[in-house]
Amino acid sequence: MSERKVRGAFIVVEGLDRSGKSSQVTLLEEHLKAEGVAVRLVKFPDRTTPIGKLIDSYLRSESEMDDRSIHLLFSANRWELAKSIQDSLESGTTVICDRYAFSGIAFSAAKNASGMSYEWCRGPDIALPAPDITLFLAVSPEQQRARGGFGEERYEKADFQERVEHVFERIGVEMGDGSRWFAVDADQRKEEVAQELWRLVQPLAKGTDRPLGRLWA
Ligand code: 2DT
Ligand code: MG
Repeated sequence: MSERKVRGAFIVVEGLDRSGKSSQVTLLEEHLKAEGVAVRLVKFPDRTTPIGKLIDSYLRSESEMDDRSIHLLFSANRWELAKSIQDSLESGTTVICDRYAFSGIAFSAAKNASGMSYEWCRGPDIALPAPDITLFLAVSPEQQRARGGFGEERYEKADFQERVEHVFERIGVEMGDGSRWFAVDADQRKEEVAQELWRLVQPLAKGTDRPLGRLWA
C-alpha cells in the first residue's frame, strides 16, 4: 500500500471582537514560519474581492442590505476562495484562516431575524473545506470592556456580541468529538494564550495525511 500524501494543515481561528484574534493569528503565523513551515494567511471577510467590497461597505454602514443577502455574500466570499485554499493545502502549505463559516453562522443567527434559524444560516457553508482544527478565543464581556470597548463597525456592540458568543458556544457543542474545536481562555495574557494555541497546533505543524474533510457534509 502506498503512503498517504502529507498536505498542509487547515487552521481556523475564531473569536469575538477584542479577543486578541488578530495578534494571535500573527503570532501563530510567525511561530510556524520559524519552524520552517510554509504558511498562508487568509482573512474572512476578504474585503478585496468584488463580493468583499460589498461586505466592507455593509460593515462600515455605508450601505444597507437584507439580512439574508449579506449572509449569503459572506458565504459566497468563502466559496470564491475555497478552491484556492484547497490548492494551497494540497501543495503542502498550511493555511491559517482568521474567521470562517463559524463567524458566518454566529453573527447572522445572533440577529434573531425571522426565517434565519441556526440551520438556515449553516446551509450555504455546507461542504466548504473543513478545518483540521478550530481555535475559538473566548473573551469575557469584562475583558472586552477593559480592552477599550468596540470600534465603529456594525456588530461592534456589547449586547449583540453577547448573543454572538452564545451561538459560538452552540457551534462548539454541536461540532462534537473529532471535530477538533477548542475554546481557549482569551482573558489570559497574550503570551499565555499564544502558548496554549501553540500547544494545540504543534501536532499539525508538519502537516497531516488525513484527507481534507467537508464541513457538515
Ligand atoms: P473582522 O472585524 O474580522 O474584519 O470581521 N462576519 C464575519 C459575519 O457576520 N459573517 C461572516 O461570515 C464573517 C466571516 C464578524 C468583520 C465582521 O464581520 C462579521 C465581524
Ligand atoms: Mg472587526
